[in-house]
Amino acid sequence: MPVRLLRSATVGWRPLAAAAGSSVAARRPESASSSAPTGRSENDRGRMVRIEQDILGRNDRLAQANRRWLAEHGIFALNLVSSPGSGKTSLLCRTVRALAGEGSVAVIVGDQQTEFDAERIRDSGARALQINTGKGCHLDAAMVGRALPVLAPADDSLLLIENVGNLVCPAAFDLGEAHKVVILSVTEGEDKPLKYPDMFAAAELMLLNKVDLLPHLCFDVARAEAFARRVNHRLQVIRVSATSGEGMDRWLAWLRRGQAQAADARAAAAAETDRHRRRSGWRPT
Ligand SMILES: Nc1nc2c(ncn2[C@@H]2O[C@H](COP(=O)(O)OP(=O)(O)OP(=O)(O)O)[C@@H](O)[C@H]2O)c(=O)[nH]1
Ligand SMILES: [Mg+2]
Repeated sequence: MPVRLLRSATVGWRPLAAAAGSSVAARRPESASSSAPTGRSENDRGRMVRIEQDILGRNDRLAQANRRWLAEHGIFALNLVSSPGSGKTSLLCRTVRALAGEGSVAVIVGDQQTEFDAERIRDSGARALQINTGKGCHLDAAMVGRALPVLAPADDSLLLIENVGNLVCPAAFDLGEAHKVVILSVTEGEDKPLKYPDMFAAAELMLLNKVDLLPHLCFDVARAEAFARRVNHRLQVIRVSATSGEGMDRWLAWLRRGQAQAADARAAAAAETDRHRRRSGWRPT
């Protein structure tokens, strides 16, 4: 039964509009940015590059704090990234239903507007927190760090984060997850890994979704997978369909392995802390 405690807990986050503007400007080609009368001075450009580095550096520090917290609680966290409409929420709903009775699953969902996806996930039986990013095109570590105590995922549980549908910006922002999982659907074309390589390079696993539609499309699965592995030769691939359920067993097995590893690591760290305390004669006060 869905837990509805958090139904109204849409979190209003400050969008990174100013930051995004700085980043775009900092990446302009020389010819567009250096010439008078509209060009920027070397100082301005240096300052913008520094702002971009500061934003990413701050995000990385917060992501490490999230990662430490998640590790301390044995939580296996995944950051699901893809273009809009590739089937992230559909896959999450099917995953939540398939894992019912196997322990807790919590979901953080990022969209610019609406709480539609969180409602779909709650209807599937998991606790879900929607983050609306406004003008922002991705989640960042600060948003996730503020969502964690509100959502309060259980120890040794699974945390699935659906990022804003966008195949570019989320690649640069670590959230503290164990892995990024990139979803490519067969209706998008085989060329996406080469056109948007950062996302595929950053991912551990690619879910090739909507394979139920293959009989109706000109989509070369082997070519798409080869393109993805050209960008990231270690990338694992699972072909799935959120509609028919094909491939879900392999995806669920992958999730269970990751979750067991996170729980084992927490138990090992707790045992090590205990040993250390006993050796040092530590007593609770
Ligand atoms: N045939 C088919 N349709 C699918 C599959 N997965 C998702 N869809 C459909 O694709 C559309 C988009 O699915 P969503 O799950 O909303 O996609 P999303 O990636 O969460 O979209 P955003 O949150 O907007 O980025 C819906 O109409 C789904 O029914 C699939 O495996 N097969
Ligand atoms: Mg969605």
